[in-house]
Amino acid sequence: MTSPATAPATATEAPHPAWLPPEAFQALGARRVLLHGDGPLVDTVHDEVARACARHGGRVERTAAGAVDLVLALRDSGPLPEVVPAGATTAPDPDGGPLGDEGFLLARSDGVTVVLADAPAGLLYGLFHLVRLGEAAFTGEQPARAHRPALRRRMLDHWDNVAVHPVMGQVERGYAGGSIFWRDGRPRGDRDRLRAYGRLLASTGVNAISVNNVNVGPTEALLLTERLDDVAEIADLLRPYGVRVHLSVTFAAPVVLGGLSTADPLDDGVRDWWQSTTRRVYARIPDFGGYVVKADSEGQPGPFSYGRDHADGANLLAGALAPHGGVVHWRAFVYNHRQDWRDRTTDRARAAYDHFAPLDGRFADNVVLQVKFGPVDFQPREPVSPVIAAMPATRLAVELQVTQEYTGQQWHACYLAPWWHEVLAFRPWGPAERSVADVLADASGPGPRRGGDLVAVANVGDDPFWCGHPLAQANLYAFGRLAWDPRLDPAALLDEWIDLTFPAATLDDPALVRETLHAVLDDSWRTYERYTAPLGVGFMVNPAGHYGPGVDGYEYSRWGTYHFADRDGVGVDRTRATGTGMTGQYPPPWSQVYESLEQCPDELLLFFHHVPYSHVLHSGSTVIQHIYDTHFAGVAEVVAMRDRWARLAGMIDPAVHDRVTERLAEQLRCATEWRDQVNTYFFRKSGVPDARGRRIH
Ligand code: GCW
Repeated sequence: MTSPATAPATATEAPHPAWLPPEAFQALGARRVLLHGDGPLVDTVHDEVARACARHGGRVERTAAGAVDLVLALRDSGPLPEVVPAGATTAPDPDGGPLGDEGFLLARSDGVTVVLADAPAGLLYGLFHLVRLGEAAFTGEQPARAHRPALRRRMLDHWDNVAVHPVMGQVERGYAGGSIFWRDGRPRGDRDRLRAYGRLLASTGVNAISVNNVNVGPTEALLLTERLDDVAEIADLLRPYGVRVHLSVTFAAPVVLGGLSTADPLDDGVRDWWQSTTRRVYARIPDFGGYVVKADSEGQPGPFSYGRDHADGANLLAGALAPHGGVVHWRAFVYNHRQDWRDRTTDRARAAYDHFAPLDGRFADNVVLQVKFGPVDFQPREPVSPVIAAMPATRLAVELQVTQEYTGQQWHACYLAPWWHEVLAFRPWGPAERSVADVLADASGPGPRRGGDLVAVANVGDDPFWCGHPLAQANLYAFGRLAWDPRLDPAALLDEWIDLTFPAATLDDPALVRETLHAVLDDSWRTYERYTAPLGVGFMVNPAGHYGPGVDGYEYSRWGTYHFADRDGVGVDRTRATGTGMTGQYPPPWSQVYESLEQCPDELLLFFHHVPYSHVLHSGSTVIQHIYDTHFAGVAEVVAMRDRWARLAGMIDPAVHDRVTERLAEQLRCATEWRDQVNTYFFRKSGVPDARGRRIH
C-alpha cells in the first residue's frame, strides 16, 4: 500500500515559513547594523538584515555613521570600519587556520558584536548563526571564535521528475505533494517558493542541490542540453543563497541526446561529446556544481554495457567536468535487482563493496563516490556500509534519506537526526580510530582523497508545510546542521529548530511546547523501529509503495531483501563461517564483532545472523519475546505521542496543530497494523505464545 495522499497546495497559498518566521529575526532586527563588503551574497545579507530591521525597529547601513551594535564585515574589503572594537579582531582565533570560503569569526566586545569573514558565503552563514543565537548574540563579552563547516559539500538530492512518471509520479519517493521545480513536464515557475527554499537551505548550511531524479527519463535527460535554460533559471534563484546546482544525467546521454552509436567510456567520440556538452553547460551556468549518476543500477544504463568498469565510467564524466571545477557524484548503489530468491549465494548487502572496493585508487580527484549509509537501502536500522572503510584513496559522500521512504513517509513523526548521528559517529576501524564523520571531513587523507560530502535525498515538495508533516521540517533542518557539524547533538538541534520555528515570544507557554515536541520527537525513530521490522532484519514493508507492513512482501521477489523466517527462526546469515561472508567486508574489530553471535549488537542481530526464536539477546529477552514486546511498546508510544500532542491544541498555529493531529491518527492506525501483522506472523510461524498473554491474532 502507499501512504495516503497529501492534500494538494492551492496556487495562492504562501508556504509555511518553517524555521525562518519573521519573529525569529527579532534580536537581529532590533539592532543598529553595519555591513561592510560587496557582492551578490553580501547583498543577500543586506536584504535579510534590512527586512528584519524594518520589522523590528533596527537599522542597517553600509558605511559607518554613528554607534552600532553589530558589524558584519568582509575582511578583504578594505580596512575594517573603526567601530569594530580592537578586542574583537585581535583576540586569538582558538581554532587557528584560515576561515576559508564559508567560515566566519564571531566575537563580541565593548557592546559590539562582530562577524568577520573572508568570503561572502561566510557572512551569510554568520548571519544565520546570529539568527539562531537570538539575544545571546548580543550579550556579554564573547572571545573570537571561528566557525567553519566540517564538510565542504552539504547537498540535497531531489528525486523530482520533470515529466510525471507513470508509477513514481512527479517526485519519486516524495511525500510532500508535487515538485517545487517541475510540473507536468515543464518548469513550475514558482520563483518565490524557490527563493524561499534557497533561503531555508542556506540557513542550515546546505550549499548544493541536484534538481532531478537519479532515475533519468527521456524528458529529464534533456535538461543537460536543450532544456538547460530551465536548470539555469533554478541556479539563478538559488545562487544568492550560496547554493550550487547539480544535475542528474544518464550515462547513455551521448546516445539518447547526441545521436552517437555508443556511450562507451573509452570511445573518443563519446569523450568529445561529454566535453563539448559540459563546456556548453558551464557557458550557461558558470558555477554549475556537476553531475550525479546512477549507473548500472535498477535499469539505468552504465559502463557495464560496454565491458567497462565504474572507474572508467566515472572518470569519463570527471574528465569533462574537471576543467570547469565540477564534480561527479557517482553512486555506489549498484546491485543485481533481478535476483532469484532461491539463490542463497547472492547477497545484495555485499554488492556495493564487491563492485567498488577493488576500484579504490582509480577514481579521478573530482569523482565523489556516493555511498548509501547502509549496505542495503535506507532502512530504519542497518549496519554502516563497509564501503566507507574500504576506499581510503577515493573521495566519498555518504548518502542519507531525509525523505521518509522507509520511515513512515512523512505520515509518521520520525525524527531522524539521532539515527544519522549514530551513523556519522560510527568508528569503522574501532573505538580509538576515526569516525565516519572524520573520514568525510578529513582534509589530509591518503591518496587523492581530501574531504568528502554529506548528501541526502530531500523531503520537500509543494505542500504548504514543505514536507507534508510539519514536524518533518526538523529532519531537513537537522540534516543541514549535521552536515555543517556532525558532532552536533540531535536533541540540541531539535531545540534550535523549536526556538526558530515556534518563537517563544509568540507563545503563552513556550516550555510546554518545547517539552511536548521533545516528547513526541526525541525517541520517535526508535519508536518507529520498534513497531516495524525487528532486530535489523529490514524491509517487511509493503512492496507496492513501501508504506505499512508486508512481512513476506519481498520474500520471494527479485529484489534481494529477504528475512528467511521459518518455523524455527529468522534472520540472514551473513557470517563467513556459514553464510554469505559479508561480515568479512568489515575491518577489525567489526569483522569479528558482527561474525560472532555472542558479540553482535542486538539491534543488528538479524541483519547478520539467522537464529532460533528462542535465542537469548543481550537484553535477556528471547528473540520472539523481543518481537512481541517491542511491537506492543511501539504502539503504546505512538498513543502517548498523540496524547501529548493533543495538549498543545489552542497553543500553536491551528493549521500546524491540525495537520500533525491528522498525521498522528494515521501513524497510530498504521503502527497498530504493523504490530498486529508482525506479531501474528511470528506467532503463527513459531507457535510460541506471548509470555505476557497479550492479544495476538
Ligand atoms: O530506495 C530505493 C528507492 C528507489 C530509488 C533507489 C535509489 C531513485 O526505492 O525509488 O530510486 O533506492 O536510491 O536509486
